Amino acid sequence: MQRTRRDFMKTAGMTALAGGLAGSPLWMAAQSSAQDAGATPEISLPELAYAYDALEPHIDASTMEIHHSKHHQGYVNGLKAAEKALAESRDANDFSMIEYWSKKLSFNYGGHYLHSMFWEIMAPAGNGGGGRPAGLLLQYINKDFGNFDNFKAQFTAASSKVEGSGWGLVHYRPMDDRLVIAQAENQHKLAMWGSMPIMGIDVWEHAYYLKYQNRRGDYVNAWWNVVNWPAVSRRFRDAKGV
Ligand code: MN3
Repeated sequence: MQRTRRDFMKTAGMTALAGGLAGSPLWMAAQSSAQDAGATPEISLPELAYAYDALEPHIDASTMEIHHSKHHQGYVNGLKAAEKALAESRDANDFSMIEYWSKKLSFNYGGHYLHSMFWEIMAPAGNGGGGRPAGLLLQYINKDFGNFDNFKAQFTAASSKVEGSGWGLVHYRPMDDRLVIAQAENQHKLAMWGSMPIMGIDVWEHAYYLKYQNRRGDYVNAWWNVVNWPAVSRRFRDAKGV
């Protein structure tokens, strides 16, 4: 049965909103392809809104190309494989591998979600990237961290000091209407239930090693030049529902 746009908005749309993807390239692509096909949105690698070399010199083109086309594609493939295996488990009523596939689902979904956000909240320095946040987002940063410099210092420290591979993240926490800075290990550990990531930096070595080698702190400091604050603000407003 062909689903209407309205039906789609009620089902997939609300799911995407709950995932904080509304307005993102990933969400737009999913919405568009689902409307065309009249089917459930397919998980797929989102296209970047800029060229692989557009974030130079802060993030080099080779790193961007491998990171997007190989690493992120790997998480997309892994997520699809996990969901297929779980569907087959249900069909066969054989859950002997449930622990393995449940972990794969969480890891690869985390990778897909966080990388989709990562591409979305970056832009070329001086052309959408860099500067400072404004508006409601800045008001919340001031309310919850004192001022932007405190926020930046804590985020830089949290990101630089993730143990092993992981992410520095800013979440919006609806429970008490505030922003919090968090770390995540790998793509999924240290998750905070009910809070919504609105920005984050990938600090896996694959995100910076070609250019920065072991100098993760230099990479984190340079990364502020490519943060797309309007995109972060949009994610914040989507998460907050305003
Ligand atoms: Mn990565």
